[in-house]
Amino acid sequence: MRKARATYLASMAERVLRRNDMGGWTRAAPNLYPHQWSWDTGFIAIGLAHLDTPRAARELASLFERQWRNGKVPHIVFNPDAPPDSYFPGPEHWSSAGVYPEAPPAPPYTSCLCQPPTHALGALRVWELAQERDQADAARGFLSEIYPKLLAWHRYLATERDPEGSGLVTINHPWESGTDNSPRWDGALQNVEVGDLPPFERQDLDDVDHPTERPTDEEYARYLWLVELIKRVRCDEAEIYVSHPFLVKDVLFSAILVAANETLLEIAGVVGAPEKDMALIEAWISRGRAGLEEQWDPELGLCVDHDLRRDAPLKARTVGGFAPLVAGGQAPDRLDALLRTLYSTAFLGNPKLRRPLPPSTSPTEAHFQPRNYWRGPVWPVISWLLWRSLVRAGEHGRAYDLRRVALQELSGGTFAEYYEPFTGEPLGSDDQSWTAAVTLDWLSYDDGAS
Ligand code: 2M8
Repeated sequence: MRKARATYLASMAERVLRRNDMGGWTRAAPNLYPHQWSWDTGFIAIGLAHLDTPRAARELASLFERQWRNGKVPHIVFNPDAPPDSYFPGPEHWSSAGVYPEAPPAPPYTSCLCQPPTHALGALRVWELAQERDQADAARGFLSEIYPKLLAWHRYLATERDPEGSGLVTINHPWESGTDNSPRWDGALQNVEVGDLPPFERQDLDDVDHPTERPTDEEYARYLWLVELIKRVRCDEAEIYVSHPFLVKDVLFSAILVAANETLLEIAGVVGAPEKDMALIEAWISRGRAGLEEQWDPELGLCVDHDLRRDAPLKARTVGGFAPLVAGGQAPDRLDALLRTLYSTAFLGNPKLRRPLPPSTSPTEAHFQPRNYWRGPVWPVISWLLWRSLVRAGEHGRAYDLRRVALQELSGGTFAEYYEPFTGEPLGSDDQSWTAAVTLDWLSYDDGAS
């Protein structure tokens, strides 16, 4: 990409983040997602850090103001000023169950779920860029404030969401994975028998060109039934473990936690955290990597999720399977095996792809659908995660190529939520905040790829 084009693209990405800025927090997208989403926030902070480090710090601080008493960071913080019918299920849907003992006082209301912990990655990027701009003192102050909150969040995931001590995080709902309708969850959703559900009206279908870009009504019924069950037990974690029909060890979530713990260790060093914290975080990292190793599927050359209810692996060729790459620190033979799969015809080497970018689900998978949300399209944030993982694995040439090609796809300037893998057509929402954010981060590397 020519320098002038890169500068223009950066200014367009900046415009998206500014337009979605709600004053201290950023909506995930202008229409489809008018609230603050948890794992989007980690990526958005990374993008904002290139524009304004105090504002990026504020983004994370706003989210953590709604942290639950048990350490959980909620998956959505609802915008009190959003019109009532702008998103479903909205705040009234969650709050109709009454008070959740662990939730902070409302409003603003939050959902009861959580999402992958990208926040430490965002916090560290704020620190790195602040140092380059002589803003280290303010950024150190921010890190000191957010560090105990991040630690409490990771502790919640390592304990409440892993009572087995397996190193793997349990999710209670596909929305917690962030990869909502991925075929990863098809097997486990079969355990979910939808009970008496009041009629509901979806809002999401109004904001995309075609309903086939979104989950089906049948999937939504299951999602809402799971929400209903979580509400009935007031989100009591122990009770959910006993009675909930959807309990899954999510390998990508777990791997992001490992990456976030490595980052937290760096933050702990900056803020002078006690030795015992460091030892604890290191133990979480080792346990996480060992847990992922247990989930390795030699036939797929990928890591697979695990359905706790049926005690069975959930075999599916999806980007989630690259979890050990995201977690890092792999033995050379495991890294080789992951790279073989990544560059095979199941993923980047697939001859039908418009560009060698990771489809969310492999085109060789039976449930692959090229236009449908997490069942096939390319998601720039996932490409960013894999790019970061390649850099950390020392695979600089591969990382460079991935970023260069990803930026080509993004150069259209729509900052789409996801892209059709065979045509590169933008799909889902335009002006998606996290897409603009990773674009800004990629463009900041001045080495010829952009
Ligand atoms: C999508 O999820 C929400 C529910 O959480 C939805 O479809 O309404 C997912 O892509 C999720 O990963 C993302 O955080 C969210 C906002 O971008 O949208």
